Amino acid sequence: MTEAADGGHPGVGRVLVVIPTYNEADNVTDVVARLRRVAPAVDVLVADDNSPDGTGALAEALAGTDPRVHVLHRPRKEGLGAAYLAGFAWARQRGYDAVVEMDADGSHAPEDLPALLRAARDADVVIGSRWTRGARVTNWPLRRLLLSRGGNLYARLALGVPVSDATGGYRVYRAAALQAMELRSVRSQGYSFQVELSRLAHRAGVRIVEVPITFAERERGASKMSPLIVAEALWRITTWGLRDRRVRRTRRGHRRWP
Ligand SMILES: Nc1nc2c(ncn2[C@@H]2O[C@H](COP(=O)(O)OP(=O)(O)O)[C@@H](O)[C@H]2O)c(=O)[nH]1
Ligand SMILES: [Mg+2]
Repeated sequence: MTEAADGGHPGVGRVLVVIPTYNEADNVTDVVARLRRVAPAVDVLVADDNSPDGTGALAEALAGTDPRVHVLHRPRKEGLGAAYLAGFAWARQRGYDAVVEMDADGSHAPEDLPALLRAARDADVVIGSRWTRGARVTNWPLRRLLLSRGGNLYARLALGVPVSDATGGYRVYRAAALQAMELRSVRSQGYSFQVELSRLAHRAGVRIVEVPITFAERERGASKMSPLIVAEALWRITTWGLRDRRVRRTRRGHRRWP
């Protein structure tokens, strides 16, 4: 059987797109439909945290008519990080060769996925980047633009992660890369999850490639971004940065900090 007939992508294999959802009833049906249209060979897993707005039931209805769509019902809202880790485990148990992270709100255009998957033929991790040449960000308020640029600058300086969009959440991970990364150590709940995985990928020495994307602010539903999520990211990035610096000093033969 050819890879395509087997549901795979040439050079990448079987792909699972994990879409974490919390109150995305206005978006989930549309984004899954767009995804299935542009990338008919991918499987989809909606990881829903028991959304009060009925997102889980809508996803279930999609799964009922499309054998490539699956739903992971999680008991309560536990943050983006926990939902993705559960999705990764689901993929590993079923032998997928690559896992894609994608938001449910349409900010990550499913139409960009074929380019990301093409890049994954020669990479272990592909980051859909808002901040490389050729990318576009539309309708984002200045506050969010500054937060993203500032967050990325801080992550790069503190952690030395050589990517322009360490906070972005539109990515392809080859299964071997996820295996090489120390996922058991992951503690992030909110969006610092993306920075944490960027750091782990860099530390694991896997090949990271960035591909420009067109990122558009959501048109429906509400963002789950909160001051708490920003605070978690700041705190964690600072802690990792200090820890990494200490390790580098120790390796160079300096005395360990107290
Ligand atoms: N399962 C799950 N999904 C979440 C959670 N928080 C955010 N999401 C999803 O993560 C994606 C990105 O969140 P969003 O609110 O759009 O963040 P923003 O783009 O930074 O404003 C969306 O698909 C959300 O539904 C959560 O606690 N659990
Ligand atoms: Mg969003």
